[in-house]
Amino acid sequence: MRVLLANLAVIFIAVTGAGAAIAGGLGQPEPWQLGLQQAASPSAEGIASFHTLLLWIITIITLFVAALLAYVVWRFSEKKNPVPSKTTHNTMIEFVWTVVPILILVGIAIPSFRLLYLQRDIPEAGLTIKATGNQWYWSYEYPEHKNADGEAISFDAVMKTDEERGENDPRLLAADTPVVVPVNTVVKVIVTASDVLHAWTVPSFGAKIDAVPGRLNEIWFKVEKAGVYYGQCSEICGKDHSFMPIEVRVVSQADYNKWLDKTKTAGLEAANKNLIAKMNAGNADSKVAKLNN
Ligand SMILES: [Cu+2]
Repeated sequence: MRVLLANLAVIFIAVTGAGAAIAGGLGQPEPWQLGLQQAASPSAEGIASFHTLLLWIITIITLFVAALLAYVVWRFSEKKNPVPSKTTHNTMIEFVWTVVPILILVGIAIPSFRLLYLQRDIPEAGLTIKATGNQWYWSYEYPEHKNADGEAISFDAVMKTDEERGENDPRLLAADTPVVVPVNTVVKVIVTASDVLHAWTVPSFGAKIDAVPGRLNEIWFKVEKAGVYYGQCSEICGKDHSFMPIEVRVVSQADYNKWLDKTKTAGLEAANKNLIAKMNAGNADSKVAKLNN
């Protein structure tokens, strides 16, 4: 009973925590966060509302079963019920406890499959990026965009150490080279790995997909709010698994075009420096939100 009460308390806190008050930040976690990170894409919004729906269903079922249990303990105690009944079957109640759970599961399956199709059915992409997981960093390629040498823009993204971090860089999440994408554009990410399994994950995008050596997986997102979004490798891949973050800078189409031009004329490093300085100064169309750490 005590365990049950403790579980109920946890569920209650989780349900209330799903509200905005204790939800995580946009694009990164927050201290004392209980809910999911804020959703910034249709897929993440779908995940958040499905999660809330399931939490309500679980809570109602748990409360109902706990109440039944409490009633049975009270009503059929030895003192109250000295002569036990010899009933073994009750067709009506057996019908109900079979059909009602089936209906609940079907009710869960419908939004679940709708969400799966939303994620798996990739719309026509405005930008395609290839992400490759390596022990222990990500490398990226923009196959549609060439640099000054006529090669596709490509780079490695390595975690920034504490010494390298700037004041806007969250610990263990900031990368030395960000992925830059335009806002309100369908971005398709082709994900693979060069050595072992990794997983490319950005919680606020609702994006998580395995990076498998020798195989191309794909995922899409369309971010509705400009800003900086962080994620991490989510498939244990060796000793530095925790240290291969994902940093995505979502900027206006104009800022993105400028960044793209600058990668061709001045190189990627200069283009990033320019973009990040602009975002940190807050005069890009997509300024950096105030960070907690
Ligand atoms: Cu990993």
